[in-house]
Amino acid sequence: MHGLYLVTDRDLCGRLSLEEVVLQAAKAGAACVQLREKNIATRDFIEEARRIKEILTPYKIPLIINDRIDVALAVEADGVHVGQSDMPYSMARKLMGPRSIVGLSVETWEDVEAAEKLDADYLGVSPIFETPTKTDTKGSWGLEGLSKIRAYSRHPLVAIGGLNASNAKDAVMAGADSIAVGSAICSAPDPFIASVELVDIIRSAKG
Ligand code: TZP
Ligand code: MG
Repeated sequence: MHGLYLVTDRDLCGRLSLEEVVLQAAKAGAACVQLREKNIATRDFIEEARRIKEILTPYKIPLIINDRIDVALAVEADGVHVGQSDMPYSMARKLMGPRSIVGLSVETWEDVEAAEKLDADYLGVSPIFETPTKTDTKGSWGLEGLSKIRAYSRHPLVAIGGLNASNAKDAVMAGADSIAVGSAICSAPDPFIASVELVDIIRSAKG
């Protein structure tokens, strides 16, 4: 996992549809999109996932479904992302198969140590900074926590939480392979411009 990783949040999309925001991020060079839905019916989630998959396929951008392995399998998404309260990683991997992308959130140092034994495709380092987008967190890692995980872990790291154009470079310098953002794209006045800016920052920070 590398580059810009969009995590969708329909409530933050404002005047644009979620589909339009995803399309703009895809055109701007996002490397991955995670569809995250907490409050919609399963049928609606599946229909939306199919629409988003259709948008992403021409750009060869992987679609990751947050939490819902059933939805991911139903729409043949590229992968799933699971947190520490979701289906256990090993079960998700078994259901999704060896070729799917399976990402795992780490919220505590114990999570990081336990993840070392798992063949996760990436760790979501969650959250880097406090964020109104997700408030049921166990504190925040900060850039120092991210560096510590980088020094320890063998996995690609996706940094998430409170990241935007003002701190994305710092997160890359601290060891993030990928920068995941919600509000910095979904609630931007122009999600295309916001995405281009983030793609450029991440690319130049990686050198
Ligand atoms: N997991 C940890 S923080 C977060 C998620 C889904 C929300 C990220 O949103 P934002 O708006 O980029 O802080
Ligand atoms: Mg989850």
